[in-house]
Amino acid sequence: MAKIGITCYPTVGGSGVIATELGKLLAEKGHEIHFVASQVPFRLNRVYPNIYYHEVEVSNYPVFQHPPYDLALAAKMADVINREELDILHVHYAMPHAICAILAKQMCDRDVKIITTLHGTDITVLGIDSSLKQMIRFGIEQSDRVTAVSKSLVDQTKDMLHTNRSIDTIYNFVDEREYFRKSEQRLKEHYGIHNDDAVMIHISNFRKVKRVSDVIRTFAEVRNTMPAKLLLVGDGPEYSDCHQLVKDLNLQQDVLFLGKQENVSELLSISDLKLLLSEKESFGLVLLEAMACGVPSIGTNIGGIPEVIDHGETGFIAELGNIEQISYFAKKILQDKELHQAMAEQAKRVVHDKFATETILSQYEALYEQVLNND
Ligand code: GMT
Repeated sequence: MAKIGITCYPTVGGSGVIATELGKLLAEKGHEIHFVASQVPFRLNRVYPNIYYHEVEVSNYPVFQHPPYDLALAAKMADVINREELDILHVHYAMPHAICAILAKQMCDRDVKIITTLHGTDITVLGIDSSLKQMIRFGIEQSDRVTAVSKSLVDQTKDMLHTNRSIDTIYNFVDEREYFRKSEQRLKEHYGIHNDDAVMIHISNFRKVKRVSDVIRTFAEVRNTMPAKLLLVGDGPEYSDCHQLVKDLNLQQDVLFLGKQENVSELLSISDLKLLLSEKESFGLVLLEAMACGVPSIGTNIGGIPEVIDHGETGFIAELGNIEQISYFAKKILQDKELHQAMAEQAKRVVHDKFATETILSQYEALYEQVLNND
């Protein structure tokens, strides 16, 4: 069994979810897990034997114009590596976590192995800034092993950073013990959803890249032909513009803004179709969550989305911004009960066969073993 440090962004977001769930699963297997982060990761919501949390505290002396968080993180990592005798430090996100981990390794006297997992926005957004590009490349090249959450992200990283560093694809996973279809008739009633309403759902952080307005426009087209409701889950910078668009399109009666929600499996359980129409998406963890709850999806032909949705099998892949095509696919799924049922079943099967926790966990464990054996 290994002693593994994990660093991630602890707030809501797919990368934080994956890092925390991975830590919990590794701990269940008997590994000793040490989270090093600025606050308790939000999914670490009870006491777990074998899991420890080390908080990064940033000193704020008057001479510091900006509190040096990255240095505080590196110092904390070095402290935890030495004191807890870590074998591995697994960081999620290159910036700044991989760079801090490398600095920490240089500061301490253990041959701790650094594993960096790329989640997407760090490469696709930060990689555009040339000063940060050099730093991300440094973090990747100095890590002992690097993984990315889709093949598309591997290719994009190599293209953008001009690196030949070998990067393994390890897909994201979803815990089928938590994500499965539940009977939520009561919830439907609570939201005023009738049994003959088609229910569409979108879950995101409402950043511009998520193109929530395309979701709303697609919904407007669908609702012209059948009774339907749209659940919008999450919050972020585009939230008020989305409200305005719903008003402009006169959809207030049928669009439910639910804000941030913890138990999305309950909302997915009352949904018939999931939309993720982003212009940047390395994977799309919310798609997996939907699939596990038997919800077919429509996604854009962007990043890792086509690696998650099998076109024609578990949903459809559409062109970015092509509302006509997206609505056509949406109506096709929602009007054809047999097709819907077949896609829902296939979605659950794919989760079970390709993205199950056990499968992905064993890939990470194999990687840890290789790196510890210097393979
Ligand atoms: O999508 C976001 O804005 C959040 C971001 C994150 O840091 O959690 O998500 C990224 O990592 C997720 C987990 O691996 C992926 O499922 C998302 O596709 C990825 N987001 C982007 O690439 C835009």
